[in-house]
Amino acid sequence: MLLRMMNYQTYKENKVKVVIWSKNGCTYCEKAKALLKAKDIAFEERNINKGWTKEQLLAAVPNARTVPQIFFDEELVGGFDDLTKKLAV
Ligand SMILES: N[C@@H](CCC(=O)N[C@@H](CS)C(=O)NCC(=O)O)C(=O)O
Repeated sequence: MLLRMMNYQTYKENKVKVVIWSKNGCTYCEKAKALLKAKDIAFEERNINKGWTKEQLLAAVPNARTVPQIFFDEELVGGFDDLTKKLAV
């Protein structure tokens, strides 16, 4: 529990680089971004319809079948459901 709280604080202080791969019209991407914003965690969005490509997403996450795909530094957290679990305190 203490460790989880310390990690959460670290995300908030933006010592962790959070990247969210997304696409247009993706409800779960919007939910994930809203959750990060609600928790004051800064993130970089990589939208495969805007500035980024599906090929780049698949280079980062070869098995990706859905978006969002969310990274905390080099760690692939997963999708929105996984993000919810990771941020649960
Ligand atoms: N359980 C996943 C659900 C993600 C999901 O279903 N994403 C939709 C878009 S919002 C998707 O990528 N569907 C497949 C597709 O559009 O090709 C999560 O929590 O991230």
